[in-house]
Amino acid sequence: MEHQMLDYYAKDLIKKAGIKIRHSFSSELAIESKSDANDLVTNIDKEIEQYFIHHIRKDYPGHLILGEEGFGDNISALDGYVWMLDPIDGTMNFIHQQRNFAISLGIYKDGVGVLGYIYDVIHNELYSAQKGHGAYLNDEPIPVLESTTISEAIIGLSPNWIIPNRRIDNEGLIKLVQDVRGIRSYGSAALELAYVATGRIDAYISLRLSPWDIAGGVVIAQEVGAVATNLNGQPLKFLEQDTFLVARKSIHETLLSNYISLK
Ligand code: 2AM
Ligand code: CA
Ligand code: CA
Ligand code: CA
Repeated sequence: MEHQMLDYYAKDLIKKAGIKIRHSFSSELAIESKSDANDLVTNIDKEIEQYFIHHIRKDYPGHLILGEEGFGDNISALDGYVWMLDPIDGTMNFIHQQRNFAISLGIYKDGVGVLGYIYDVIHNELYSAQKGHGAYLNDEPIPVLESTTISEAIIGLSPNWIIPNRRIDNEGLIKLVQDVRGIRSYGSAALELAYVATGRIDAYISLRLSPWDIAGGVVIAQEVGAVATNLNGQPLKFLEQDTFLVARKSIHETLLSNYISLK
C-alpha cells in the first residue's frame, strides 16, 4: 500500500493528540469568539493544531498544511501533499459537553484524498481509510453501505438551515423533514460523516463547510460507497467553503433533485 508509512505516522500523531485533549479536561479552558458570539475557539483547538503542524513540518517538510485555526500554510492550489486538519471539530460540543467532537484529518495528494481520519476522542474510536483499501473503525473493516429509501432514511441536518435563510429554499427542507424517518443534528460535521460511513445516519446536509471539516470524512465515506458533492451536485474542491451533501448512493440524487433548491 503506497501510503502505509504515512498512515502509521498519521494515526500515531492523532492518538497522541487525543491524549492531549483528554488531559486538557483537568485544566480550565480559555474560550474566545471568532466570527460571532457562538463561533467559539479554545486554547486547546490552537494547541492541538500547533502540535500537528510542529511534527508534520519536522517529519514531512515538503508537505503543506491547511488548518482551521490558521497556523498552517496559505493554500491556493492542491499540488503535492496537503494535510487538511480540523484539530477539534465540534468545538461548541467540546466546551459544553466534553463529547460529540472529533479530530478530523484528510491527506490529499495532487487534490485526491488518499488518507482520511476522524477520531472520536472520548470513545477512542478512530475511523480511517486509505483510498482504494476500504474504511476501518479502529481495526474492524466498515462494511460497504447498502441501499435505502427516503422514507426509511435518517438525515443529519441542522435546524439552522430549516429556518428561512438566504441560501436555500427552506420549503424543500421542510418537505424533507416530513418525508424521512428522522432528522438528527450532532454538531460535528466530521462525526456526521463518520455516522454516514457506518450507516447510523443515511445522509448529512450542510449549507456551509470548510475543507478541514470534510476532508478526512469524505475519503472514509467514499470507501464504503457513499457519494459526496456540494448541493449543486458538483465535485468538491477542498479549497474554500462550500455547501455539502454526503449520502448513501441510492438516495443522493433524489435528495438533490426533490428536496434541495439553492437560491
Ligand atoms: P467547528 O466546531 O470546527 O467550528 C457545526 O454544526 C459544524 O459546523 C461543526 O463541524 C463546526 O465545526 C462547523 N462550523 C461551525 N461554525 C462554522 C462556521 N462559522 N463556518 C464554517 N463551519 C462552521
Ligand atoms: Ca470553528
Ligand atoms: Ca470544523
Ligand atoms: Ca474546529
